[in-house]
Amino acid sequence: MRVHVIGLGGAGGRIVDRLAADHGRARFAQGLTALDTDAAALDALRSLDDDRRYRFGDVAGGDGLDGDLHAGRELGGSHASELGRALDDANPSIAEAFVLVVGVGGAAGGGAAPALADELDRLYGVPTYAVAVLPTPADSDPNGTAGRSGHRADVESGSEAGPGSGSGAGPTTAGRPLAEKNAARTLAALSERVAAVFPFDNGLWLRSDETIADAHDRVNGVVSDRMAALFGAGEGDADDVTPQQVLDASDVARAVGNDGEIAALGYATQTVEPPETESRFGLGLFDSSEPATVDTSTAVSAMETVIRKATRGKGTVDVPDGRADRALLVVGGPPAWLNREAIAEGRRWLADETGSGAILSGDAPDPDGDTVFAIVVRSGIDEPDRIREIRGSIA
Ligand SMILES: Nc1nc2c(ncn2[C@@H]2O[C@H](COP(=O)(O)OP(=O)(O)OP(=O)(O)O)[C@@H](O)[C@H]2O)c(=O)[nH]1
Ligand SMILES: [Mg+2]
Repeated sequence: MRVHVIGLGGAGGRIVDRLAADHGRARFAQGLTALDTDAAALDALRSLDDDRRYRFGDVAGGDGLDGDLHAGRELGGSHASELGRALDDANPSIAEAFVLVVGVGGAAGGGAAPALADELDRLYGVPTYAVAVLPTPADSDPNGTAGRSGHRADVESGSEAGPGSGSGAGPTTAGRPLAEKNAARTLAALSERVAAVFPFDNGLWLRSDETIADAHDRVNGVVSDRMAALFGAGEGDADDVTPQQVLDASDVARAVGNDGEIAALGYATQTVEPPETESRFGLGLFDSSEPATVDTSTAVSAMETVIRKATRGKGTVDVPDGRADRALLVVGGPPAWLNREAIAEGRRWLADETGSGAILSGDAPDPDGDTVFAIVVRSGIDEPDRIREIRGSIA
């Protein structure tokens, strides 16, 4: 499906920048835009075209909002139509969905995202999804070394941004005392406005001694790859291979619903040997354009492995008991590996694993690929522990 991905605030901008670097030419990435109040943060992006970076909110003086969500909401509300117009050069009307990427512990991104979601809905009437990057408990730990000074802590603690460059260029080691409370408020506001929320729990992806400032490159690559796998699944670049089961925007919409529910994303890949083409068996009976084949049991076992890993491995957020009302399974890889029987078996296994009677599925053939992959989206899940903790911070 063709999506316009909008990164808001520091985290959102860096993740969209990573998408531009790794998947910018893929067909699903119909538009990529970064929006922030913070000029230094936008400047520090490396891959996104300059004209796809947009700074708003002059009253912030070109800086970030230091976690002041109230200020962020006000700016978002008063700039919603301006932010909507900032997409105009990228043909927003052909997007099948919008994806707002935002670190919900912050202020600029989290403040603007709900108002922009309303604006996009009003203008385009296609689903808007949110990728909500969750703060870690350490982000808002009052005893954390960096969080103590609170206001402007990021600058004082000497971030990558350097003196005088505002709150800046990269994620800082500074604490954000309000991160959890902001996250609770922004998650609530988003779920009232967007079709579905895909949380991404930073804490699951950091090693115990790491902060987001140390690991954002790696972690943002994880977020970006998962978004690309899901939204790119129905948009292969090869015109000569047709999926058995095309995945389109309405399949994703059916899987995740339209009520602002939480959806979890699992993803796994496995490298496979390029299949033998028939012609290698010699005798010149077939030329090399003859489709390659893979032994059924080999394909079944590769599919089984990636589907299990995508389902049971570390995902974007923990799913209590793995249970889901609805699930979407997408498998991809070289066509010879996308064995019908293997996919059907994978669906049955997933239905059993999630307890869901509603499994949607699709396949994403990639003739030049050397990996098979699986994506598993779960929706209608019980509340993940980390979301409950975050909500509890304002209860
Ligand atoms: N995965 C990831 N998370 C990040 C990154 N930067 C920040 N975060 C997380 O996102 C939260 C919000 O940070 P930002 O996105 O910088 O906040 P902002 O929207 O710019 O808001 P203000 O700076 O307060 O105006 C932080 O508390 C972190 O949890 C990043 O590059 N990658
Ligand atoms: Mg910022």
